[in-house]
Amino acid sequence: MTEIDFNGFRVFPALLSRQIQRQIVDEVSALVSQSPLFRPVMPKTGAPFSVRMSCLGKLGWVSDKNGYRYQDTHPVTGDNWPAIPACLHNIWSEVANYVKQPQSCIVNYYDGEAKMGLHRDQDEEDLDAPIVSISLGDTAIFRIGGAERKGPTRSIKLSSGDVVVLGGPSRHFYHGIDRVLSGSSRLLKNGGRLNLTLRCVT
Ligand code: MD3
Ligand code: FE
Repeated sequence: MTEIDFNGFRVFPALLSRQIQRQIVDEVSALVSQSPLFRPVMPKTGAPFSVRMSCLGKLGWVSDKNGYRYQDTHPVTGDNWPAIPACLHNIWSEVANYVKQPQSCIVNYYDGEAKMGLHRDQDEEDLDAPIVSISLGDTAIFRIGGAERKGPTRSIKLSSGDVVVLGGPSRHFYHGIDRVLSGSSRLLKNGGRLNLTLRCVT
C-alpha cells in the first residue's frame, strides 16, 4: 500500500515486518562494527554533522574539509566498505523499479539530538536512478520541499519499517530531518534511529 505519492515520492508505510527489521539491524550492525560510524564535518567550516554515518557497497559518501564525494574506502580505517547485504538488495528489487542494483548504502545514525538540515542529494552521477530509504528505530520528523530551497515544504513522520522511494522529480527535491522522537521505538538496543539509503552512483 502506498500512502503518499507525489512527483515520484512514494511512501510504503510499515512495508517491513518486525522480523525483517530485526534481521536488517542485526546484519547492518555487524557490518558497521567492522566499518564504524564516523562523524562527518562540513566542507570549509569543519562544523561537525550531528548525524554519525558509515557506508556499505562499492562506493560510500564522505564529507570532510575538502568537500563531499563518493570514495571506495572508509575515511578512518582506510578499508573498503563492506558489501551491501542481500536483504537490502531484495528491498530495492521490490520497490525501486530500476534496471540497476544500488552501488552504495549510506547508513545514518541519529541519537536523540541529531537532525539533518535541508539539502539536496546531487553528488551521484546517475541522477535518474531513484533513491530508496529505509527507516529503523525511533520515528523521525522528515521534511520535504521542492526543487528550490525557498518554497513550501511538508512534514511527514517516518517510522520504523517505513520505506520511501525518491524517484522522478522528487529525486531532486530539498529534504531534511527536523528531529527524532526519542523512545518512540524499541527496535534498537541503544535507541535512536538508523536510516539506510540505497543509491546508484555511477
Ligand atoms: C528526498 N537522509 O542520507 S531519508 C540522506 O533520514 C538523507 O537520514 C535522511 O537525506 C535520513 O541524504 C532522509 C529520505 C530521503 C533520502 C534521499 C532523498 C529523501 C530524499 C533524496 C532526494 C529527495
Ligand atoms: Fe539527503
